[in-house]
Amino acid sequence: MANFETVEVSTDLLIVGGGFSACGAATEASYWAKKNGLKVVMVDKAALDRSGAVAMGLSAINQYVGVKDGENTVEDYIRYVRQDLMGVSREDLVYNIARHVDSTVHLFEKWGLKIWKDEEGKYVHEGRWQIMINGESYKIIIAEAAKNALAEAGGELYERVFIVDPLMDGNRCVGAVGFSTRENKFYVFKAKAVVVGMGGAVHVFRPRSVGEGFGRSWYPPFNSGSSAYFTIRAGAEMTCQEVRFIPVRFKDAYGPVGAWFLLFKSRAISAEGGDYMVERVDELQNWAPYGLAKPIPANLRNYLGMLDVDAGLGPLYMETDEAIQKIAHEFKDDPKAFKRKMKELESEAWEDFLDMTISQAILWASLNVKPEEKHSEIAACEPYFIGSHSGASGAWVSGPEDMDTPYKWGYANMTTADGLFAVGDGSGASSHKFSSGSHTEGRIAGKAAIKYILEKGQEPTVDMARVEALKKEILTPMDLMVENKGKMTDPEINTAYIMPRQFLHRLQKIMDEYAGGVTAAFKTSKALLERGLELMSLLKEDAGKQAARDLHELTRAWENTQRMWIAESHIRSMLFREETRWPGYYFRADTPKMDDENWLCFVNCRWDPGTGEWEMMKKDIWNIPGV
Ligand code: SFD
Ligand code: AMP
Repeated sequence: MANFETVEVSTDLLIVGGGFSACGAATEASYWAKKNGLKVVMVDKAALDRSGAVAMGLSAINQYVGVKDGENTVEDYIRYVRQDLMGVSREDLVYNIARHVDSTVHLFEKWGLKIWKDEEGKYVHEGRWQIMINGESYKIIIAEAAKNALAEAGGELYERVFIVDPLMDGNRCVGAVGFSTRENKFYVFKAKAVVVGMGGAVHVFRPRSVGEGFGRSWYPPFNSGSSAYFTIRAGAEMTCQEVRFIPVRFKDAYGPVGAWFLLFKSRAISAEGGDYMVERVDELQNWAPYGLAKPIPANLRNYLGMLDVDAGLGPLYMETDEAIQKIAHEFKDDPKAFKRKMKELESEAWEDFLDMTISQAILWASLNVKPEEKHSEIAACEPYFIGSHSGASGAWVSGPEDMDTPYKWGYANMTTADGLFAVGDGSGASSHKFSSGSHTEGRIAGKAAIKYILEKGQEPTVDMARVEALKKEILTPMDLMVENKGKMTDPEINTAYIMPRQFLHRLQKIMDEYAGGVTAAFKTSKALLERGLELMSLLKEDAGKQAARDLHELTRAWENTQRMWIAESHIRSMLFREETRWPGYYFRADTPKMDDENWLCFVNCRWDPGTGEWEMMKKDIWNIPGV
């Protein structure tokens, strides 16, 4: 076996991941841990300052309810999420986040985040729930607060440690194992409770950007489904694993559209100039009641554009020039003011990208795009797993303790495995949390996990033979390389192993062609999914044959395995749900209609660590009375 030193770390609370939700958990848990003399350890695969989805920054905070200004109520937000997810949401979880999210945003501002204000000192809204920020350094600010809180409570932060598997004692989670991405070290974390906040998943499907653009995606390339893999392998129940997210973005560099649609009130059109949101309005009848209420769910907005593309009316364009001219038109009688307004709008347009998707600004520059003069191409991205945005996949977690919800078996945000909590993209059916809501959910879970430790915490019993077996399995890719590389002339072509990159291409091809990726125009069917599962079972046989030359490739290999598991749960869930509920995310061609009678429910699944079998189940949807 490769010679890796084993490092053991003992703690009360372990937080795996270092993004928005994990930083929320660390900030809040540290406060309660300090009061109670407990230790908190946080582990991130990258450097906290720039890890996760917000690495490059963001240009808006997408969840701000604005209760103090009387703008909206928490109930309004519950209705918004229900509507956007075609009726499928855990309203107790949405409620819990929505009632606390404003205070999180106020904390962000206190910590130094610049939120745009109007002349009256009120937040500038992009849309009803979205507020504009100068967010290039958003992640640094949130990470600094988490680091400070940890340090004040005597906690520890481990950066550049890639978490692979949970450590279990029966149904109780007692820690995690992983390896350093910089040194030959294998880490064993022992804990009384674990919070999982390792984000969602990208590159499960073949991306649009291939060849020289490979790796480019809307979702950050560093998130590989570690949260889902961790909770699935712990034997925890998962929900909404069929609900992927497909954003529409500026094509090829994945620049955001929210500011264009909401702030600039831009239209999207086909190559022939038709506005698909207007011309295809009749289609929305088929998806009532959701298709007929406002705002039209994100998947249906996607779907109307996709119908244009299917009809050969592509490319689609964002009418940036028209939108900018329309806003500036107000100043048409004053040439100086008009010029000033045009400059201001132009700089806001560029800043929107520079704050969060720098490559889109570079692409615009290289394509000679002047947004005030010329429209820009948009397209539906490849599918992603991001339960905190407009997707919903993730672990099935317990509801708030002070609420009379039918989904309650433990502490807030605890999965069905004892002592294992999930947050952000790691927890399911509570979409539209975004950055602020994910942080809020982390705070909720961090506090609940400390309460769990105080009331039920036990010294972790860790089976060291199991740890040794995991170490051997996790380091296998390095051993395979050393043992076999001399057998062939090309180190990348070998009958004894495959390279992580080759494995990734196989996974992506299966998902793309059989599970409704870009090539299949987001369509699939029972027959395709069943064939996809067959191919997946063969792929699974080869997962343990990935080889690694170094720590970089070892990370890539385990990222792939994690992706493969989320992929399997996705195919199984789409196969189980015999209807089409989210056209625009995926379309089951053999069951093309929404079927409320049989499928207005959650689809949950669980992998049994004892038998290795998957169980699929329906769970009822509970609407908060009166909302
Ligand atoms: O609008 C391991 N999001 C937006 N939210 C907003 O509020 N405003 C916006 O403007 C947003 N836009 C946006 C957004 C997301 C993305 C991808 C883009 C644009 C391009 C959503 C939020 O970013 C999102 O909701 C939160 O970040 C979710 O938080 P969380 O904690 O669930 O995920 P994370 O922040 O990505 O962090 C993941 C962490 O896990 C680490 N990690 N650590 C150890 N071991 C492993 N194996 C690990 N695997 C991953 C990561 O390093 C990271 O620290 S808009 O354009 O849509
Ligand atoms: P996006 O850039 O698409 O992630 O959008 C940012 C925010 O605006 C999210 O909260 C979206 O749900 C919302 N949004 C984007 N486009 C629209 C639209 N056309 N109508 C309503 N909400 C939108």
